[in-house]
Amino acid sequence: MSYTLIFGTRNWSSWSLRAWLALKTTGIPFEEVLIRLRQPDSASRIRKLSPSARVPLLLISDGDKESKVFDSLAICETIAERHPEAGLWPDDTEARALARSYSAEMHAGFLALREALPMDFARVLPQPDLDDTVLEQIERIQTAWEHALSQYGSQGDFLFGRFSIADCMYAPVVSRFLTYEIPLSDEVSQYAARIMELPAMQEWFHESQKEIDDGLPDQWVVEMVRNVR
Ligand SMILES: N[C@@H](CCC(=O)N[C@@H](CS)C(=O)NCC(=O)O)C(=O)O
Repeated sequence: MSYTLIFGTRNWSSWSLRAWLALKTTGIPFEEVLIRLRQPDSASRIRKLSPSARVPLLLISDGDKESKVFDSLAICETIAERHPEAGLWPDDTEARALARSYSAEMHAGFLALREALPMDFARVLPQPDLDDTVLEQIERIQTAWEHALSQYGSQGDFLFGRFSIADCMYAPVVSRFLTYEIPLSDEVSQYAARIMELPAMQEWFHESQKEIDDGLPDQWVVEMVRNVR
Protein backbone atom coordinates (compact mmCIF):
# COMPACT_ATOMS: atom_id res chain seq x y z
CA MET A 1 0.00 0.00 0.00
CA SER A 2 1.37 3.43 -0.82
CA TYR A 3 0.24 7.03 -0.58
CA THR A 4 0.85 9.98 -2.88
CA LEU A 5 -0.30 13.41 -1.78
CA ILE A 6 -0.75 15.97 -4.53
CA PHE A 7 -0.80 19.47 -3.14
CA GLY A 8 -0.42 23.14 -4.08
CA THR A 9 2.18 25.86 -3.48
CA ARG A 10 3.06 25.46 0.18
CA ASN A 11 3.16 29.14 1.10
CA TRP A 12 -0.40 29.63 -0.16
CA SER A 13 -2.31 26.35 -0.07
CA SER A 14 -3.99 26.16 3.31
CA TRP A 15 -6.13 23.13 2.38
CA SER A 16 -3.02 21.26 1.30
CA LEU A 17 -1.31 21.96 4.62
CA ARG A 18 -4.20 20.40 6.55
CA ALA A 19 -4.06 17.07 4.72
CA TRP A 20 -0.25 17.02 4.64
CA LEU A 21 -0.07 17.51 8.42
CA ALA A 22 -2.47 14.63 9.05
CA LEU A 23 -0.50 12.29 6.82
CA LYS A 24 2.82 13.45 8.27
CA THR A 25 1.54 12.72 11.81
CA THR A 26 1.15 9.01 11.00
CA GLY A 27 4.90 8.78 10.28
CA ILE A 28 4.11 6.66 7.21
CA PRO A 29 6.24 7.51 4.17
CA PHE A 30 4.33 9.08 1.31
CA GLU A 31 5.21 10.59 -2.02
CA GLU A 32 4.75 14.33 -2.41
CA VAL A 33 3.73 15.89 -5.70
CA LEU A 34 3.63 19.67 -5.75
CA ILE A 35 1.58 21.58 -8.32
CA ARG A 36 2.43 25.26 -8.42
CA LEU A 37 -0.75 27.30 -8.08
CA ARG A 38 -1.68 30.36 -10.14
CA GLN A 39 0.42 29.30 -13.10
CA PRO A 40 -1.14 29.27 -16.58
CA ASP A 41 -1.33 25.45 -16.50
CA SER A 42 -2.20 24.94 -12.79
CA ALA A 43 -5.93 24.43 -13.27
CA SER A 44 -5.51 22.01 -16.19
CA ARG A 45 -2.85 19.98 -14.34
CA ILE A 46 -5.06 19.71 -11.28
CA ARG A 47 -8.18 18.91 -13.32
CA LYS A 48 -6.39 16.03 -15.06
CA LEU A 49 -5.74 14.34 -11.71
CA SER A 50 -8.44 15.49 -9.34
CA PRO A 51 -12.18 14.88 -9.88
CA SER A 52 -12.95 18.04 -7.87
CA ALA A 53 -10.36 20.10 -9.80
CA ARG A 54 -8.89 21.01 -6.41
CA VAL A 55 -5.88 20.07 -4.33
CA PRO A 56 -5.08 18.38 -2.00
CA LEU A 57 -5.68 14.97 -3.56
CA LEU A 58 -4.61 11.71 -1.94
CA LEU A 59 -3.87 8.72 -4.18
CA ILE A 60 -3.96 5.38 -2.41
CA SER A 61 -2.41 2.41 -4.21
CA ASP A 62 -3.29 -0.92 -2.75
CA GLY A 63 -2.17 -3.81 -4.95
CA ASP A 64 -4.09 -3.38 -8.18
CA LYS A 65 -6.59 -0.98 -6.59
CA GLU A 66 -6.12 2.78 -6.71
CA SER A 67 -8.41 5.26 -5.01
CA LYS A 68 -8.56 9.05 -5.00
CA VAL A 69 -9.59 11.12 -2.01
CA PHE A 70 -10.08 14.70 -3.09
CA ASP A 71 -10.85 16.98 -0.19
CA SER A 72 -8.78 17.95 2.85
CA LEU A 73 -11.26 16.79 5.51
CA ALA A 74 -12.05 13.58 3.60
CA ILE A 75 -8.29 12.92 3.42
CA CYS A 76 -7.89 13.51 7.17
CA GLU A 77 -10.83 11.19 7.91
CA THR A 78 -9.50 8.50 5.58
CA ILE A 79 -6.06 8.60 7.17
CA ALA A 80 -7.56 8.51 10.67
CA GLU A 81 -9.65 5.47 9.71
CA ARG A 82 -6.77 3.60 8.07
CA HIS A 83 -4.27 4.44 10.84
CA PRO A 84 -6.11 4.37 14.16
CA GLU A 85 -2.74 3.98 15.93
CA ALA A 86 -1.91 7.60 14.96
CA GLY A 87 -4.76 8.77 17.23
CA LEU A 88 -5.84 11.53 14.89
CA TRP A 89 -9.19 11.89 16.67
CA PRO A 90 -9.48 12.11 20.48
CA ASP A 91 -10.28 8.79 22.22
CA ASP A 92 -13.01 10.27 24.40
CA THR A 93 -16.44 10.32 22.70
CA GLU A 94 -17.38 13.83 23.85
CA ALA A 95 -13.99 15.28 22.97
CA ARG A 96 -14.17 13.58 19.58
CA ALA A 97 -17.63 15.05 18.89
CA LEU A 98 -16.35 18.55 19.71
CA ALA A 99 -13.15 18.05 17.68
CA ARG A 100 -15.30 16.94 14.73
CA SER A 101 -17.60 19.95 15.19
CA TYR A 102 -14.71 22.41 15.22
CA SER A 103 -13.11 20.72 12.21
CA ALA A 104 -16.36 20.85 10.23
CA GLU A 105 -16.95 24.47 11.29
CA MET A 106 -13.56 25.38 9.85
CA HIS A 107 -14.01 23.31 6.72
CA ALA A 108 -17.41 24.81 5.91
CA GLY A 109 -16.98 28.32 7.22
CA PHE A 110 -14.96 31.39 8.10
CA LEU A 111 -15.10 32.51 4.48
CA ALA A 112 -14.75 36.20 5.33
CA LEU A 113 -11.62 35.52 7.37
CA ARG A 114 -10.15 33.30 4.66
CA GLU A 115 -10.74 35.98 2.04
CA ALA A 116 -9.48 38.89 4.14
CA LEU A 117 -6.40 37.09 5.46
CA PRO A 118 -5.14 34.74 2.75
CA MET A 119 -2.50 32.28 3.91
CA ASP A 120 1.02 33.49 3.19
CA PHE A 121 2.74 30.99 5.43
CA ALA A 122 6.30 32.27 5.70
CA ARG A 123 5.60 36.00 5.51
CA VAL A 124 4.68 38.72 7.97
CA LEU A 125 2.38 41.22 6.21
CA PRO A 126 0.59 44.42 7.19
CA GLN A 127 -2.83 43.84 8.72
CA PRO A 128 -5.57 44.94 6.30
CA ASP A 129 -8.71 46.77 7.49
CA LEU A 130 -10.94 44.08 8.92
CA ASP A 131 -14.71 44.38 8.81
CA ASP A 132 -17.04 43.28 11.62
CA THR A 133 -17.67 39.86 10.10
CA VAL A 134 -13.96 39.07 10.01
CA LEU A 135 -13.47 40.38 13.55
CA GLU A 136 -16.37 38.21 14.75
CA GLN A 137 -14.84 35.16 13.07
CA ILE A 138 -11.44 35.85 14.66
CA GLU A 139 -13.21 36.12 18.02
CA ARG A 140 -15.19 32.91 17.46
CA ILE A 141 -12.05 30.94 16.62
CA GLN A 142 -10.16 32.21 19.65
CA THR A 143 -13.13 31.42 21.91
CA ALA A 144 -13.38 27.91 20.46
CA TRP A 145 -9.65 27.26 20.97
CA GLU A 146 -9.76 28.64 24.52
CA HIS A 147 -12.72 26.40 25.31
CA ALA A 148 -10.99 23.26 23.97
CA LEU A 149 -7.71 24.14 25.71
CA SER A 150 -9.49 24.73 29.02
CA GLN A 151 -11.32 21.39 28.77
CA TYR A 152 -8.61 19.16 27.32
CA GLY A 153 -5.37 21.18 27.19
CA SER A 154 -4.07 19.71 30.46
CA GLN A 155 -3.78 16.34 28.63
CA GLY A 156 -1.22 17.64 26.12
CA ASP A 157 -0.06 20.60 24.07
CA PHE A 158 -2.92 20.76 21.61
CA LEU A 159 -6.62 21.62 21.39
CA PHE A 160 -7.73 18.20 22.57
CA GLY A 161 -4.53 17.27 24.38
CA ARG A 162 -2.89 14.96 21.84
CA PHE A 163 -2.39 16.43 18.34
CA SER A 164 -5.57 15.82 16.32
CA ILE A 165 -7.33 16.60 13.06
CA ALA A 166 -8.79 19.68 14.76
CA ASP A 167 -5.22 21.05 15.02
CA CYS A 168 -4.59 20.15 11.36
CA MET A 169 -7.73 22.02 10.32
CA TYR A 170 -6.76 25.16 12.27
CA ALA A 171 -2.99 25.17 11.65
CA PRO A 172 -3.40 27.48 8.62
CA VAL A 173 -5.42 29.87 10.82
CA VAL A 174 -2.55 29.92 13.33
CA SER A 175 -0.29 30.87 10.43
CA ARG A 176 -2.70 33.60 9.26
CA PHE A 177 -2.93 35.07 12.76
CA LEU A 178 0.88 35.28 12.88
CA THR A 179 1.30 36.57 9.33
CA TYR A 180 -1.08 39.48 9.95
CA GLU A 181 -0.11 39.95 13.62
CA ILE A 182 -3.68 39.54 14.86
CA PRO A 183 -3.92 40.31 18.60
CA LEU A 184 -4.23 37.01 20.49
CA SER A 185 -5.01 36.11 24.08
CA ASP A 186 -2.10 34.61 26.05
CA GLU A 187 -3.52 31.13 25.89
CA VAL A 188 -4.09 31.30 22.15
CA SER A 189 -0.70 32.83 21.54
CA GLN A 190 1.01 30.01 23.48
CA TYR A 191 -1.00 27.43 21.55
CA ALA A 192 0.01 29.12 18.28
CA ALA A 193 3.67 28.93 19.31
CA ARG A 194 3.36 25.20 20.08
CA ILE A 195 1.79 24.56 16.68
CA MET A 196 4.52 26.51 14.89
CA GLU A 197 7.24 24.60 16.79
CA LEU A 198 6.05 21.24 15.46
CA PRO A 199 8.77 19.74 13.23
CA ALA A 200 6.19 19.29 10.46
CA MET A 201 5.20 22.98 10.63
CA GLN A 202 8.87 23.96 10.59
CA GLU A 203 9.41 21.83 7.51
CA TRP A 204 6.42 23.48 5.77
CA PHE A 205 7.79 26.86 6.81
CA HIS A 206 11.27 26.20 5.34
CA GLU A 207 9.83 24.89 2.08
CA SER A 208 7.50 27.94 1.90
CA GLN A 209 10.46 30.20 2.52
CA LYS A 210 12.27 28.54 -0.42
CA GLU A 211 9.25 29.27 -2.65
CA ILE A 212 9.43 32.92 -1.60
CA ASP A 213 13.20 33.00 -2.17
CA ASP A 214 12.52 31.63 -5.66
CA GLY A 215 10.31 34.67 -6.39
CA LEU A 216 6.82 33.76 -5.15
CA PRO A 217 4.89 37.04 -4.79
CA ASP A 218 2.49 37.65 -1.92
CA GLN A 219 -1.15 36.80 -2.60
CA TRP A 220 -2.37 40.38 -2.65
CA VAL A 221 0.13 41.29 -5.34
CA VAL A 222 -1.15 38.36 -7.40
CA GLU A 223 -4.75 39.55 -6.87
CA MET A 224 -3.86 43.13 -7.86
CA VAL A 225 -2.22 41.96 -11.08
CA ARG A 226 -5.26 39.77 -11.82
CA ASN A 227 -7.68 42.68 -11.23
CA VAL A 228 -5.67 45.05 -13.43
CA ARG A 229 -5.61 42.58 -16.33
N1 LIG B 1 -12.83 21.96 0.06
C1 LIG B 1 -11.55 21.70 -0.59
C2 LIG B 1 -10.95 23.03 -1.05
C3 LIG B 1 -9.65 22.83 -1.80
C4 LIG B 1 -9.20 24.09 -2.53
O1 LIG B 1 -9.94 25.08 -2.70
N2 LIG B 1 -7.96 24.05 -3.04
C5 LIG B 1 -7.39 25.14 -3.82
C6 LIG B 1 -5.94 25.40 -3.39
S1 LIG B 1 -5.80 25.78 -1.67
C7 LIG B 1 -7.32 24.71 -5.29
O2 LIG B 1 -7.16 23.54 -5.59
N3 LIG B 1 -7.43 25.64 -6.23
C8 LIG B 1 -7.35 25.30 -7.64
C9 LIG B 1 -6.50 26.27 -8.41
O3 LIG B 1 -5.89 27.16 -7.80
O4 LIG B 1 -6.43 26.09 -9.64
C10 LIG B 1 -10.65 20.96 0.39
O5 LIG B 1 -10.95 21.00 1.60
O6 LIG B 1 -9.69 20.28 -0.01
